[in-house]
This record gives sequence, structure tokens and C-alpha cells, in this order.
Amino acid sequence: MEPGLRRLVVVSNRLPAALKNEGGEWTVKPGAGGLVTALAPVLRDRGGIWIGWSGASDPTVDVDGLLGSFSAKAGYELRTVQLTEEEVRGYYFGFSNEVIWPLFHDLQTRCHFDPGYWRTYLDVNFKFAEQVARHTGKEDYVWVHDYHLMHQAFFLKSMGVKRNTGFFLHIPFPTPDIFMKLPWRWKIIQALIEFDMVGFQTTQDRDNFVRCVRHFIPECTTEGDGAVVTVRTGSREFRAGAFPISIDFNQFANLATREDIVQKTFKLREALKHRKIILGVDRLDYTKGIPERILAIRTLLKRFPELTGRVNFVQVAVPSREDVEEYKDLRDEIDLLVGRVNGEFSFPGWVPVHYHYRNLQREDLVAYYAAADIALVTPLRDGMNLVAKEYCACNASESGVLILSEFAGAAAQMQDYAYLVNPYDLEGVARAVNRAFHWDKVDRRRMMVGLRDHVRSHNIFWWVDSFLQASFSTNLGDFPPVDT
Ligand code: ADQ
Repeated sequence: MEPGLRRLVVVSNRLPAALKNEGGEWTVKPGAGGLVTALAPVLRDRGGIWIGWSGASDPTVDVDGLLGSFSAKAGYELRTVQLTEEEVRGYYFGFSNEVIWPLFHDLQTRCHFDPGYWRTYLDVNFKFAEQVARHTGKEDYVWVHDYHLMHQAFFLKSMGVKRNTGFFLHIPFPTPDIFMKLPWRWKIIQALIEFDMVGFQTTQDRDNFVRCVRHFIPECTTEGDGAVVTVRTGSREFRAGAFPISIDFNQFANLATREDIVQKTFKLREALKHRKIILGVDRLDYTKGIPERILAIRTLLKRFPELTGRVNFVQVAVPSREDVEEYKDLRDEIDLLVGRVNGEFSFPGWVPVHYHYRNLQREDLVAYYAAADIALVTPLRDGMNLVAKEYCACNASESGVLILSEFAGAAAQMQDYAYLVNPYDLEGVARAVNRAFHWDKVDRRRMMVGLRDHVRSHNIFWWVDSFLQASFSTNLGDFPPVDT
């Protein structure tokens, strides 16, 4: 079979449909993320399977029955990996979220290097690999997603199962000095080099990874100078590439101009009395820099008192990992900071910070994006950051300004048209917001048109195509650099 037409098998921690217990009854809810939107048509057209955890640890739930009806509608198969509560604790909350997530975001002091987590991570990865081996054939292409499942190719090989495999890391890959803090560093490198293609969000991430490989295998060489390179380690030859993930541009752009959403946008602006809206939208996570952003708004109001009463900062945070202590503490910290800044600057008829802690419907989110004059996207570190791209897609008026952290993967692609800032530099962020506030309409339009053109052409479908083509292409010269 033509390599590019192989059946696709996607493997990720969670399935594109989640089982939810609502009032004692289990139901299936389809996932709405960009990855599902992009991969579903590919899976449907060439035939495919998605393998992952369903989100239900209750052994009495008829998972296969519930997912069967979803599969029939979706047009591709779903296969679950059943996990016990203890496995979810060790592999997901433990190793994935308390070791790899903070370390790969350069926040090593937040890591809990618990050897028990590591063992459970390996056990669960083995369980996933068994399912992959059971449900796939030699002709299939197995595409594994993210840091929860770095050992898939390694375990398939140890079982003697030959598969063509690709891996995509959605979060950053750290520099060697940070990666070396991981007690299981060599085992992770050993596992990753068993994939045929290892994909990253940026060239910098890819190069960090290659430098870590070289640390353990000094004779490692690379060939190529584009987005994708061939890596040779003596015993292994594989590809490593940069594939900046994106969004379904048209879906967001079309929503933003739909009549009912235009109405919603109008109402939002009315409610805020035509003051300039500065918007932050994030999962509530310590990597997103939300406390620092609120402090930057405080600095803005102190340094530029003439903006008092003329701006509103709207922060929308979607609840995330709510059972984890650190995330509860972060929520408390944000509540406190919002209260402090509002206490310090409010006057009758004006409150500077509007904070919403909830999951918004897509339509409401788009209305916020469309209403905002300035998007303040300032993560301390981020693999890519889709909010930056969603904001541009929804800015149909082409008058918004994107202020973007230089530590978000998106900065590598968007730096020519976004206002880049260091999120730790509160004065610098405040100055950027002040400048954006006063920015001339012609300049704003030029920048936003540039951003929108880029996201339109480098959308999520482009991303899927480039990853799959780079996995099979015989000419890596077809993949020019994707960022700087
Ligand atoms: P995340 O860390 O989840 O993803 P991000 O890329 O910003 O980060 O995506 C967040 C998503 O959540 C966006 O699609 C946004 O629309 C949605 N969202 C945020 N707040 C919301 C709210 N209040 N209500 C509803 N939806 C909300 C990881 C990596 C990123 C990488 C992505 C994709 O950490 O760096 O960009 O994967 O690879």
C-alpha cells in the first residue's frame, strides 16, 4: 500500500469522546478540541482507529457499548484502554502532571520525582502498547500524541511488534540542563528514539531534543536543514521535525461573523461601556502566567493612571485539574489578586478586572475574542498556545492587537506581527499594553492582517498534512523551515 494512504491509528491519553457521569447515568460527550476536528476527517476517509482512555475508571460501566454508538456516527473505531483509579493517579496525575508537565515547562521546583509514579507510567504505557498491538496491523501508521505516552514505540518493539510510528509532543522540550534533572532521563530518550518520526511544536524544541540525544549518544549525527531532519544514532535512524500546531481557522472566523455571535459581541462591548477590552483566556494552569498578568495590569494602572476607567481587563479561566492541590492554591492566589487590584483601583461604575472561572461555550468564547481590543497571551512557557491563534481568527474587524509571550511556541511563527513580551517583566508588559492602547489604526490593521494570513494558511489541516507527509516523504527538502 502507498505509505501515504495507510490506515491511521491515533493514540492519545484521552479518547475524542469522554464518558461523563451525569446524575448517576453515563453518557458520551464528543470532544471539541482542534485535534479532534483535524483528525476526524482523516480517520473517516482512510479508515482508522483512535485508542485512548475513556475517562471512566468504574469497572461496571459498559464502555464498549457506549462508545460503539459514538463510533458508528463518527465513522471510525474507538478502542479504550481501561485504567484503574490507582493507575490514573500514578500515571496521569503523578508522572504526567507532577513530573513531565512542570519539568518540560522549565518549572523544575514544582516536580515530584516519585519512583512510584514512574513505575505506574511504565505499566500504563505497556497496557496502551498491548492495545495498539492487538488492534493494528503492519500496514498501519500509528501516531502517538503527547508526553503521557512516550514509551509506545519502545514497548511495541520489546513485544516484537513492527509498526511505523510517529510521535508528537504538544508541550515544549526543555534544554539539556533542565532535562538532565529527570531521574529517568536516559530511559525517556531511549524510548523516544524508537519512533520513526518525533515531532515538536518548534525548531527550538526539536533542537533541544537532539542535543539531549547527543548528550547520551555522542556519535549521533543529523542531516538536513529544514523543518525535518534525519537523526542517526548508530543503531537507529529516525526523523525529527518541527510542526507548529494550529486551529481550524475558518470555523472560528465564520463563527465570529455569524449574526447571533455578532449580537453577543455587541452586547459585551455595550456592557463594558465601550472601554477598551484587554482579554486573557486560559486553562487555569500555573504555566499560563495568570497571576503575573494580573500584576502587570496593576503595574499598568499605576504607571499610566490616565488609563483608569478607560480599560477593562477580562480574564476567562477554564477549570483544570481541580483535584490537584497546586491548582487549588493557584485558584486561591488568583482570587486574592483580582480582589486586591479591584480593591485598589475601582470607583463607582468601574471595576478594572473582570474574572470568570468557568468553561465557556464555543459561541461565547468567540464573542469575547471578537470583542477584545487587545489579547494578552502571556504564558511563562507554552508548547504553542492556541488562544493566540483563535483570537486572530475571530478578529474579523482586523483592529485587535496580540501581545504574546516570547516563551510561547506561537511566538516563533507570529513574531513579525505580534507584540512580543517577557511575562516576568511586569513593567515591560504594562508598557506594551499602553502602547497597544494608543496604537494607530493603520498599524493595528497591518499587524492583524499579517497574523490572520499566517494562521489561515498554516491551519490545523496544514499541520496534519505536513506531519503525515514528512513521515512518508522521500525528500525532506520539501519541508522548509517553519519558524526561526
Ligand atoms: P493547552 O495547555 O490546553 O494545550 P492552549 O493551546 O492554549 O493550551 O489551548 C487551550 C484551549 O482551551 C483553547 O482551544 C481554548 O479555546 C480553550 N479554552 C481556554 N479557556 C477556555 C474557556 N474558559 N472556555 C472554553 N474553552 C477555553 C496544550 C499545550 C499548548 C498547545 C496545545 C495544542 O499546552 O501549548 O498549543 O496543547 O498542541
